[in-house]
Amino acid sequence: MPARNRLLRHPPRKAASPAPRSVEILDVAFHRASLATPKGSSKSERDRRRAQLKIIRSGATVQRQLRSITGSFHRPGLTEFEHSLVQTRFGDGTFERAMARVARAIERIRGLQRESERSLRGASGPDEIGTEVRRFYGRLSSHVREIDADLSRLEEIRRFLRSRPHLEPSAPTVVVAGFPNVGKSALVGKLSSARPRVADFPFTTLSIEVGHADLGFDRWQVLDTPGVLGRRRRANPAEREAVTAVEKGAQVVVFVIDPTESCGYPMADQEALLDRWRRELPGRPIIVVESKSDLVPDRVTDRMRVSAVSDDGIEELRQAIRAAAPMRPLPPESTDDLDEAPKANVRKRPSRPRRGEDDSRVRAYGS
Ligand SMILES: Nc1nc2c(ncn2[C@@H]2O[C@H](COP(=O)(O)OP(=O)(O)OP(=O)(O)O)[C@@H](O)[C@H]2O)c(=O)[nH]1
Ligand SMILES: [Mg+2]
Repeated sequence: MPARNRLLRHPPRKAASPAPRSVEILDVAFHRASLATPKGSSKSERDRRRAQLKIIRSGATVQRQLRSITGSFHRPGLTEFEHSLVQTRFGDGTFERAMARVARAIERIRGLQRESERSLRGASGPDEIGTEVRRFYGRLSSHVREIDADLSRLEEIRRFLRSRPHLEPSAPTVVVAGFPNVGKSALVGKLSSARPRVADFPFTTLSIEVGHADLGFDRWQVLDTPGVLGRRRRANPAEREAVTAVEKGAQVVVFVIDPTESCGYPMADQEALLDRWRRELPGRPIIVVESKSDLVPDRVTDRMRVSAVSDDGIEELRQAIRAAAPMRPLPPESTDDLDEAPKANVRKRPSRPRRGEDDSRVRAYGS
């Protein structure tokens, strides 16, 4: 059959939208419950046992599925930085509210299950037993449907976090930031193992990306960020993510200024953003570099100059990052015994927190 006729006979189907999460959860639960094969010497005994198994299995299956959704956020828990990213993208408290609502639904379903099992014991005859199971199924369904929006939100948050790099809280992090198109990604590519996209238009980078760099004895996380225009109110999600990285993720900030203005933004605007961050982040080391030095033959300011094309200033910048790292406190052990390993010269990394210890992970949500 010619291709055209085949197309006419089988018009393209509309892509079916995925079933709500609550429907999937209930389908699995009711299917499992329907497989119950009770034992018993009489039919009435088997009927009662079947009804009991349906209530227990469907309730337990729903609870298990809901717990696995919330549990995926509890183990090992969000880092403070991940939590900030989620807040920035989804709004303050959205994540906690969704987690708490799902946790409450689990509690309610557990209570409902106990109550229905009790009522079933008092039911006499197949009609009353059937009514009890139907009532349980109805109430179970409405509990799950009520949290549909929360389940979708948690799924969105899970996907969002998967698409972002996981930052190790114990490793030092340098965040490369500045206006769009100034050469941040090209610089991150020079400093670290990351190979971000570099192109001559603003907002090439739309979300944070991480690379690694060995600076001295430390393995640094080098974060590339989307450009920031410094408009506080009208910032787009990419800009907000960059600001969160600067505010919450950086031990050291490398602020990139493009003195050639080939990025499309005047120096005055770039300087204004730098001034603002200096005011808003007192004490945070901010290294200012002027990019694209290969295009500017003469030094105009005494700031550090770098070029991702000629590698000018890259080594100097590495050293400046190392030097700017805030020293972590030394461990309290005595350093009197000089025959031991030379502890005094080694910056101690915090050990990985043990279960139950308060680390930088966020555990304040849900159950
Ligand atoms: N001549 C020269 N061009 C550079 C240099 N660094 C970056 N560029 C160019 O500047 C443009 C922007 O570079 P990117 O690294 O993508 O800039 P960005 O700041 O990451 O841009 P956004 O992700 O859009 O914010 C590209 O055309 C690069 O080739 C440099 O050192 N010298
Ligand atoms: Mg970029």
